[in-house]
Amino acid sequence: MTTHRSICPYDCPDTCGLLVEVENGRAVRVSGDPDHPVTRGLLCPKMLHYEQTVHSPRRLTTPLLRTGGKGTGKFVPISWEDAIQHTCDRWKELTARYGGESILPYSYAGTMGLVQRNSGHPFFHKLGASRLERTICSPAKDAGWRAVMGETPAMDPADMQQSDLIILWGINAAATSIHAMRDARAARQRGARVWAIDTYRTPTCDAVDEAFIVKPGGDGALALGMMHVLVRDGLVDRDFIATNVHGFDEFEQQVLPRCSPEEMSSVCGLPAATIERMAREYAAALAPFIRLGSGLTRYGNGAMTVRTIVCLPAVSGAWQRPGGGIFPGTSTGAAFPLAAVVTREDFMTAPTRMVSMNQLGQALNELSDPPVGSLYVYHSNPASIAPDQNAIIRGLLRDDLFTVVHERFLTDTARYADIVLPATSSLEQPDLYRCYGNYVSQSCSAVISPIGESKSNWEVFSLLAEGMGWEEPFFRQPAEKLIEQLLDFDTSWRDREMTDRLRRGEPVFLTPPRDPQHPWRTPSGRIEILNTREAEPLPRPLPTHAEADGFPLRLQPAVTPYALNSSFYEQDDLRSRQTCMELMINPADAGARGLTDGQQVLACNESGEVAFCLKVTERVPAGTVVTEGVWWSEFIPGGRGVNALTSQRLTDGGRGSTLYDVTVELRRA
Ligand SMILES: Nc1nc2c(c(=O)[nH]1)N[C@H]1C(S)=C(S)[C@@H](COP(=O)(O)OP(=O)(O)OC[C@H]3O[C@@H](n4cnc5c(=O)[nH]c(N)nc54)[C@H](O)[C@@H]3O)O[C@H]1N2
Ligand SMILES: Nc1nc2c(c(=O)[nH]1)N[C@H]1C(S)=C(S)[C@@H](COP(=O)(O)OP(=O)(O)OC[C@H]3O[C@@H](n4cnc5c(=O)[nH]c(N)nc54)[C@H](O)[C@@H]3O)O[C@H]1N2
Ligand code: SF4
Ligand SMILES: [Mo]
Repeated sequence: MTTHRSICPYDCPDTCGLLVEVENGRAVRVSGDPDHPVTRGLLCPKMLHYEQTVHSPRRLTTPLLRTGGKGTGKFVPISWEDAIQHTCDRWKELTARYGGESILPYSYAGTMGLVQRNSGHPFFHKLGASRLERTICSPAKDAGWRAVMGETPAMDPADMQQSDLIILWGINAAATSIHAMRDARAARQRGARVWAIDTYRTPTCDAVDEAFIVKPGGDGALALGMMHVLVRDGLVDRDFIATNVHGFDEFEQQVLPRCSPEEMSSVCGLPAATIERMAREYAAALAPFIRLGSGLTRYGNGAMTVRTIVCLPAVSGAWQRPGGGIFPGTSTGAAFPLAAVVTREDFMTAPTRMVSMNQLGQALNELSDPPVGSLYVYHSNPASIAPDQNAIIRGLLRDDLFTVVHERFLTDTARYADIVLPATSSLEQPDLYRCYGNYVSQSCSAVISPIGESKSNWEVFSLLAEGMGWEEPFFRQPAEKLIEQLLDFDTSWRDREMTDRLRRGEPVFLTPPRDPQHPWRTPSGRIEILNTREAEPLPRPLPTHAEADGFPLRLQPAVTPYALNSSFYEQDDLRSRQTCMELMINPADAGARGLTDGQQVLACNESGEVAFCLKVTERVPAGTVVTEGVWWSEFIPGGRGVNALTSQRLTDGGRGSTLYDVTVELRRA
């Protein structure tokens, strides 16, 4: 038996270091790397048996050609040569007739490795295909942060240990960021207070000193109410503001007078007295630390919500003390020369059209000039995870759409493919990873051979380039060469010694460039509460989309600790820990509808109808219903998941998804 270092490839802020034990070519045990500075031996329940995903009997092992109707899941095995030739023949026909934009790539975050994740970009740029706007996750958070903080790099999340008040705001850290949760617990043991702010009582709420349950999309109003109190009661730091903040006077005069706790109470759902108390305790803390999640950004007002919350530490002066501030996640894009080495926009002869990944339903059904004639999906499962599932499935059923899906499993999306290609797992491919919850980076090699005939993303694009008859040596390089080139370039984020350690597969803390003399990287050099480059120059309360919708219950499509988006449903043990696709409801709302615990119900709105098993619980407040996880259709009655109820509407900034911004009504199944 041998033990190898590897890295968790999933879309999780922690990017854990793994130790993989290999016996006779099989991964037999996976554990957390005790020497990784963030992982420190701790893995989440999802990855404890990653070997069951890697060696799952459900893994796809050969290319497949559709024989039955679309969506029926009937395929026969074919060779890689035939699969590539068939695909390239169709693409040559389509590009000749309608142009490259008739082909649409769709990918997201099945693997976060820099090479495998992005390896379709150079291929589709050269093909002249439509470009995908990859904005399903949290671009509204970036937009809100940038409006106030510009390019200022995020603080070090480890600074949390120096804080005396930690606020987990819109983040279910116990499920989605277990190492941040461990850090918050450690700080709490040392005497820090910890709050959670969420729309229902998550496991994170159970692990903190106090949980505040707000109305969906109401956090901007809460932050404004708190800042009203800070100003009214003389709790702002006017010295800090005078030298570090731009536009406070306008904010104080034009916005805050209309944001009293009484006025904000009905918007955010907390009593005025609670808003007052939160403001006073926030101001009394020496170094309050806000860890900002993504849930609260997926609304029609998501960017404005973030922008408003980001003003809190500027107004209170929390930034001045170690541990004080707000941490939205790290942005490490500049640490490696991704554009020059991998994504290669220079391969495009002219900029092609952009299609939002949040509006795939519209793209497949309504786009013209040219219509989408072919969809190529890799490391994403849009038929499950993207909003407005019914519109997407309607599009995937089109007879004249040629769909190719490169996957590890026969997902909901793969079921609608004309051709399915088998994908390697992260243990079967090399890559270089960076992280969005801290500053660690690490590279790894393959630790086992590919399962069956599966191939990595990069290998498939090499074959497709050859199939298209392209001669460029670029597409013929092995993935290892690209990793080398990403490391060869020097950047200010790492020195030679760090790069050598990265080459050796060791986890390394990157160092974002900071200038203590000029901490705020904005055009004015100050924290910009007033930003006249924005359509809204000042933060103010904005409504969510759902407020104009006609159904009485706010739906929260939240996450489960036992899956990651639609990944991990292949592991029977993990799936069984979720029992069934539940819908949590407050006893008052259930009683008013004559519904009881355990009953089958249908949730409906203008987008669709979805069957759930009802869970009556005080964990959700009246007016809100919650479901956790993104189930595969084969495991749910009715075959439709929660995204049959979500909408293709976009956020106010960043063109993000508004998955949390919907309403429903319930009836008996
Ligand atoms: N176990 C597990 N881990 C995951 C994932 C998973 O599916 N499962 N997904 C991964 C991915 S892709 C991402 S982006 C991250 C996301 O991780 P987080 O940043 O934690 O984001 P979410 O889980 O989307 O939402 C966090 C919390 O916000 C709450 N919320 C929703 N609306 C509001 C609101 O208006 N106000 C407030 N205050 N709270 C609100 C939700 O109820 C939820 O508990 O997690 C990653 N990690
Ligand atoms: N209702 C609801 N919808 C959501 C969310 C939610 O919380 N609730 N979360 C949203 C968020 S934040 C995000 S980021 C998106 C995520 O959406 P996706 O990025 O589509 O995430 P997954 O559902 O994990 O699907 C990834 C797929 O990639 C495949 N895969 C893994 N590795 C590889 C590889 O190396 N190559 C190839 N070709 N395939 C591979 C996996 O088998 C899996 O089927 O979902 C969004 N949708
Ligand atoms: S999903 Fe996140 S917490 Fe779990 S092993 Fe991967 S990186 Fe670590
Ligand atoms: Mo995400």
